[in-house]
Amino acid sequence: MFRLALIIAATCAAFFTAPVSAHEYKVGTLTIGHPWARATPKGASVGAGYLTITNTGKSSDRLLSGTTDVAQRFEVHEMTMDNGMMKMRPLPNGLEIKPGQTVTLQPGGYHVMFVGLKQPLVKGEHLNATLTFEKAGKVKVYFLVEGLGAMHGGDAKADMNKPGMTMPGMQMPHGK
Ligand SMILES: [Cu+2]
Repeated sequence: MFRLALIIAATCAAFFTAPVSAHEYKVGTLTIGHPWARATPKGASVGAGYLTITNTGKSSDRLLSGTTDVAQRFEVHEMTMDNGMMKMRPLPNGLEIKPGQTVTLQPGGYHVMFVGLKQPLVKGEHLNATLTFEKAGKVKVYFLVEGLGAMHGGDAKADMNKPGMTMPGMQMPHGK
């Protein structure tokens, strides 16, 4: 039991340490934190990307769209509940980032969608993209590709399929 606790503590410590792979970008009054994507299985036609956007300015901005080398289209999506089913749909007016706000795109919530993948997204690789904001304009970023079922960015080296990683409750410490 004591040994198990030690293993869990060590695992959690790894998550709380600032990841070496964290990267961020600034454009206008926006800071874009650690864009990452999930690896895709062979033959998948879509992939999803996640990031944080912080607005330190005095007026709202919007993530409208973008482009990427690896897919035909780049869409900004939200998740909604529909008859108890989680569904996603493109945001027709983009994603608003209010002054002083940080919007987190993450699994189960807002995300960007790479539609019409030209190649699988492979863990550990980067994909180049350009984000388009209503006011701040365009910014080039790269998305770091994490594991297939990764729930958050910053630990491409951690294997989410390890038995220890799927224990009930293990997700909890990672929330805000
Ligand atoms: Cu989507």
